[in-house]
Order: sequence, then C-alpha cells, then structure tokens
Amino acid sequence: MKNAILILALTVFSCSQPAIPPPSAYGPVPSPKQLAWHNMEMNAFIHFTTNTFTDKEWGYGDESPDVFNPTALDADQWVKVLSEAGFQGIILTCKHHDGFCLWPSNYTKHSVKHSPWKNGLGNVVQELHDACNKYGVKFGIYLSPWDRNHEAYGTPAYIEYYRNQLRELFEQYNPVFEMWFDGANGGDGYYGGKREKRQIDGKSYYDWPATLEMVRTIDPGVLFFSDGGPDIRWCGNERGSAGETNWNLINRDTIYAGKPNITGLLNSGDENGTFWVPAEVDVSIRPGWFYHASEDSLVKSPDDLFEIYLTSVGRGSNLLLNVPPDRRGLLHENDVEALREWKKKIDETFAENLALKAKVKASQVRGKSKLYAGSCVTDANPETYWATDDNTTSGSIEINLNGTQEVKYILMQEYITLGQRVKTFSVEYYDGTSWKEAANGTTIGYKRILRIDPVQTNKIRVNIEQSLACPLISNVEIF
Ligand code: FUL
Repeated sequence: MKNAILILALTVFSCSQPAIPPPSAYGPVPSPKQLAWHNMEMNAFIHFTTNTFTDKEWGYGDESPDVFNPTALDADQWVKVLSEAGFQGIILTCKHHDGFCLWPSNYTKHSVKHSPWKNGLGNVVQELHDACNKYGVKFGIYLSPWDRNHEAYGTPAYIEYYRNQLRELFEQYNPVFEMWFDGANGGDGYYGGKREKRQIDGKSYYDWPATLEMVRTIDPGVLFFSDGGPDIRWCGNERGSAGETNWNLINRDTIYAGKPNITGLLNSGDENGTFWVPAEVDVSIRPGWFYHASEDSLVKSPDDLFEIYLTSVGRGSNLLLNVPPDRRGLLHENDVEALREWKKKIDETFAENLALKAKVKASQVRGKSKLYAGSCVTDANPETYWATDDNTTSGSIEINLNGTQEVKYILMQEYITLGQRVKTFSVEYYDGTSWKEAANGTTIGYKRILRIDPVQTNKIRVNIEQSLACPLISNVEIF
C-alpha cells in the first residue's frame, strides 16, 4: 500500500513538472575529440633540428647531420618544465623544412642516425614520447610537408616518401593528439644537390584527403591542424593573438594552405561557417622558432606571456607556445624562469573566483526549469548551463557577490557542445546607485576572459545582447 502511494505521488509530481527538453544544437558543433582539445587550452611547441646548431631559422637542406650533437639532451626536463607551466600537450618538429629527421627514419640518411649524437643511436621523438607518457602529457607531431633536402620534392615520389614517414611516425609513436601541417612552401632548396627553386601547387600537390585518411586509419584519435583545418585552423598570425571576434566556424571550401588574403578570415572565423574548425594561436617565447644564443636576452617576460594568455585562451582559442631547446638539448634557464613566473601570475590572478556558488537572478529561464537556472553559471559544473526559451535570443544574468569586492577580470564560457551562439554581449557592475558598463564584446565561445578597469561592486550583470539562437552560458567566474 505504501509503495502504491509513493508511485502515485511520483506520477502526480512528474506530471505537473514535465522535464523541459534541452535546446537542440545550433549550427556546426565540435566533435568529441575537438571538445577534448578545447579543454586542453594550452599546448607547447618544440622546434629543434640542425638549425639549433647552425643558428638558422630555415635550413637550406644541405646541412650535414654531423652538426647535430646536443651535449646533454634531456626530454624529461622539457616535459617536466612544460607540464609544471600548465601545458597539456607537446608538439615536436620531428622534421622541419630542412628535412633533417629527429628519429632514425628508414627512408632517408638525413637523420639522427647519421649524426654523432649518441653515436647515431639517439632518437629524440622516442625520448619525448616516453617523457610525455611519464608525465601524462599528450604527444603531437609536426612533419614539414616542404622538404628542402629531398631530391624528389615536387614530384609524386616525394608524396610517397612523406606518407611513408607519416606511417612510420604514427605506427611507432601513437597516440598523437594533434598533427601539425605547416603551410610554408618557400621554393628554393638543396633538393639532393640540385640547389634550385621548386614550386608546387599548394592546393593539389599533396593530395591531402588521401594522406589524412591514411593517418586516421592508423590513429583515429588524431586532430589535423593546418591553415584551413580540417580539425583546427591557424589564427592567421604568429603574434599570439586570436580575433576579438572569434567564431569556431569556417567554411572549409573557402580556404586552403597558402591561399592568399585569408589571414583576417582565419583570425575571426566566419559566423556563417559550415564546419567547426577552432583557431589555434602559435607563437614563440623568443623572436625565433629555433634557439639562438643571441636571443637569450629576448625571451618574452612573464607579463608578455600573460598578455598572450589573455589574447589566446582569453579569446576562446588554444595557445600553442613554442619553447625551443638550446644546443645542450635543454630548455634554457631564462625560458624556464619566464614560464615559472608566468604560471605563478596566472595562478595568482585567477586564484579566488568571487562568483563561485554566488546567487544568480536571470531575466528568463528556459521553461522556468531549475535545470537551466541562472545559478548553473556559478555551480562550477561545466555540464550545466543557463538557457532561455528557444525563441529568446537575448537576456541577462545578475550575479550577487558576497558584499562589495574589487573586480578586475570576468571569465565567461558558452556550452559549445550545442554550438557557438553569442554574437554581442556587455558586462555591467553596480556602483551602489546605478549600473555602469564595465566591458562589451562580440563572441564568447569556449572561453572569454575580460580584463576591466578595477571596480568596487557587489553585483555584476552579464547581458547577452544578440545570439544566433537561445544563449547557453555554462560558466561565469569573477576575479
Ligand atoms: C612557419 C614555419 O615556416 C616556421 O619556421 C615555424 O615552423 C612556424 C611554426 O611555422 O610556417
């Protein structure tokens, strides 16, 4: 009898409180592996090859393997330092434009195997792969499509060679979280002694679809980066700056590696894009990509790096920061120090979230359901979000701080699993008598961090002014 009453009570309750279905996805959405990539936020790049020893940025391709001889290479040091600085993955230039291979490839003599380092028995790719496993950091591969050493570059035989090397790398050093295809194809080079200029048609020469399919068959978890994707796009500059407007969308058909005049489009993405292809911000901690002793005093300061953090991660992109090992095969003391201080600055700036568990009042809540309440933005659960009804594409949430506090930063995140929506927003603070604007902007996406002139306030209001569909905000943090 008791059970029957309980069942009846539950039935009545659930009938009067029908579950409000979640909004449908709007536009292109990230794949599960792209979502996991967004969550990584910061990865490191490692540029290392004969250039490190010849003091060049682009080796011509005629460098003798004899020059490659690090005296104290320690991939453990690289990964320990980078992981402590907050990087989740590391991408290594297994082969840069000069063609020298950091692993003993079976397909060329232009590799570590023919260098004096460890009497030809060394393997940088293996050492980094092992160290990444040890520290729980993901491993990524850069293999330059342009090869200034190879005699067959420019002919179909080179494509065969390039694919053989990809197969070799992916079979031995998987899983690979990201494969980086560089769009640079400069022209002149050594090319097996011919020393000439070779032009290729960037659109057709590499037959990328077939190459990517081959790699995916070996390692289905990999994401491909190139100027135009298909999984991750270039942000259009090497200064460390994603667009203030940054859509994760583009139309893949309109761009390809090396296509002129697309850097602006790559930087901002395309609100009407038909594919989810987020931007990655690649930048070096030094002026060059490779180590040069003359740049030891030019390492970016912790403050410079913090600005880059705000214009990359803070604009919804992932940061890919290059930290090149020196001739010893170690990350230089100056770089290590800058990274350590930078990490400290990030941790201190974002140490206390004043909005955590704060009370939130929303202008409207989807179906008046608790599932989509304003408080979902302060519950520290990335899977819950504030949502409005389907036909409401603007709205605001008021976050009540615990008394008057100094506010310097506001961090916001959309629930991108169901697409990117917000087109314009503003943030206001209450100064005791009225609301004043603290900031405004366009897109939010995976994450947006706004630095404002410090204010004293007890309430912050986020206004979503225009959204492509009902806005879904999963997180607001205030510092
Ligand atoms: C560019 C290359 O030419 C640079 O040397 C460097 O590797 C950078 C990340 O990409 O296109």
